[in-house]
Amino acid sequence: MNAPARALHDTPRSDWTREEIAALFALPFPELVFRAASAHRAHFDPAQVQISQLLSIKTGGCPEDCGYCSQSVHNKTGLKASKLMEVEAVLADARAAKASGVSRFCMGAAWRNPKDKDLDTVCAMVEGVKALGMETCVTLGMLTGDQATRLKQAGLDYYNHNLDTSPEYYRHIISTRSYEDRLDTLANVRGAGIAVCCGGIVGMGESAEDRVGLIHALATLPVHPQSVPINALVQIEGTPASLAQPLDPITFVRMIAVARITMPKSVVRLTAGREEMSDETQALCFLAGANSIFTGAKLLTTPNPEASTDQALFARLGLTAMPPEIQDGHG
Ligand code: SAM
Ligand code: DTB
Ligand code: SF4
Repeated sequence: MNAPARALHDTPRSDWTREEIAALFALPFPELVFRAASAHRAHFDPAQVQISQLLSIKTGGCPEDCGYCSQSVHNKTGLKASKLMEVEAVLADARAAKASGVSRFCMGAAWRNPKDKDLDTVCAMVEGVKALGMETCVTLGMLTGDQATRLKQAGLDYYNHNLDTSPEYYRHIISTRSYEDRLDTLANVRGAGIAVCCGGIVGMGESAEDRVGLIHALATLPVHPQSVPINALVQIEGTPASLAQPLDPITFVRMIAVARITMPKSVVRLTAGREEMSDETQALCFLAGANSIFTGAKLLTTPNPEASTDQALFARLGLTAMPPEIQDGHG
């Protein structure tokens, strides 16, 4: 067996220590990026990037107090709340996404957890999007095991639920739920056989040790998340997290590289914050192993680069869309 073929059959390590992860962050930048790029090539074609599109199906009015979020009722951000969208309106958006070459459609709701009646509607959305021939992803807050099973039966492929930061820093960012609550939902999602999309945010005033702690929490889950979104904080006026000093882009690239090395078979998504990022920083992220983005001019409530801007960037970098059948390196 050649090296890449052998690597495909290896189970990635889940026994990373914080010391090992801190040592990766401390590597000279060229060495870190080289190691990340090597890990990337062992499992993926580095010229291919998975492309997802987001839609906020229920915006604002969220009872949780996440210190970074425009949608929390605890933050005075001026965002107008709206009710859960109609199924047909969601499917119209999904059809347009499909026509523009998107392979995964992600639907986000500003809930602490879904009510069973609302879950019926979300299941109908999942069934409809699936019927269009796209992969499906939702992010709805905390889930019970039964709710996860219902989503799986509706055809859900991925559930996004982020750990956001280190266990120690979490209570400085969110007080209305615990890290354990997050881990419980992730276990319910895994238990239902749904692929896990789980990552976090950097640039919220966390320490270097907190960034180590976030990667450690992700890379020591019982199974690595199949998708790992790394968000650069989008600073939103009226949120406590927006008062933090903006993060050095090189630190952001290091975060991507360490995620790639520690979770080599996962798709690592260069997620929020691209609107403020230079082409060069994004290119470094792709070099360091990022292989997924959100396309379209809006994330949930904040701007994202226009599709035409991303097309120009992909052309400059020689990147192409990853076909759906190889969208995780788990072999
Ligand atoms: N309410 C659900 C939840 O919290 O799980 C789903 C939606 S929530 C907006 C999804 C994720 O978006 C959060 O976990 C967070 O990581 C990310 N996010 C929210 N606001 C952000 C911001 N201003 N900058 C970067 N990422 C953000
Ligand atoms: C994730 O990790 N990032 C996405 C998605 N999962 C749901 C959301 C980013 C939101 C950025 C802020 C906003 O648009 O409100
Ligand atoms: Fe609500 Fe999710 Fe925003 Fe937190 S991140 S306030 S749970 S929508």
